[in-house]
Amino acid sequence: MAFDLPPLPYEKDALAPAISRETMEYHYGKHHAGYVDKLNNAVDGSDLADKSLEEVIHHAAKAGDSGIFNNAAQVWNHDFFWKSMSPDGGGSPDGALARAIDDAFGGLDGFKEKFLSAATGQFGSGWAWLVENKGQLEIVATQNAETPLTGEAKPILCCDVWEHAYYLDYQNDRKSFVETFLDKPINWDFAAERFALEGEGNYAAAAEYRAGQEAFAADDQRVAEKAREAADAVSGADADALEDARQRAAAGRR
Ligand code: MN3
Repeated sequence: MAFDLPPLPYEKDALAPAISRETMEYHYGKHHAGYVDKLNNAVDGSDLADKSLEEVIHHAAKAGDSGIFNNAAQVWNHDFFWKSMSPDGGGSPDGALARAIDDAFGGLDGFKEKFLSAATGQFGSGWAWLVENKGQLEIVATQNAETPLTGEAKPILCCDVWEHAYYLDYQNDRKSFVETFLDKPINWDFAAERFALEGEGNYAAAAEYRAGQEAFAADDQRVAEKAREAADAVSGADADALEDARQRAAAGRR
């Protein structure tokens, strides 16, 4: 099989009572696992079977292949959601992430208010995300399987607001579910790690970063060549002329 179900970063009952074992059994064991199975069936025998999950998402998004895109993106989104929570979560962020949250939302309460509003305002199935876009934190909501991974912004945290994420524990009360998510299991350590990642936030950014690194290395090569040419020049006959010019310039300054 090309793609595996990524392991849960904690036990299925570790987030209770915010999220019950029963919800995790369905959400991870049936929904997430189901996306992995459907993705494997869809890419079986094709070139995509050897690609990374991020490459498959990007390729399917560009090609408009919704069957592959939906399952691949949902595999990635759910893995990111599990990591966005922790049994030791809650509290508040610190360091650079806390400062960025202050800048963007006027503080943690402002962040929670905006995140909650995006999560509850999402009509139907989807996701709420904290992302970084060109150094600035933003909150975005995406529909169905849509993921910031295909755009410019780097995902920092997410909350699944499909009904299957909360119905067993909260019935139709999405607001209580998201308020609980923001209060307890939210994993600020993971968010801080994501925030600190340079150029590896998403597929598009990673590709851009690698291209930039390669251009920089090529440029570095050119600079080294120029330096060698200059060194050759001053070690030859031009060296006398250069020294002469230097002395005249120095005399002129006196
Ligand atoms: Mn889900």
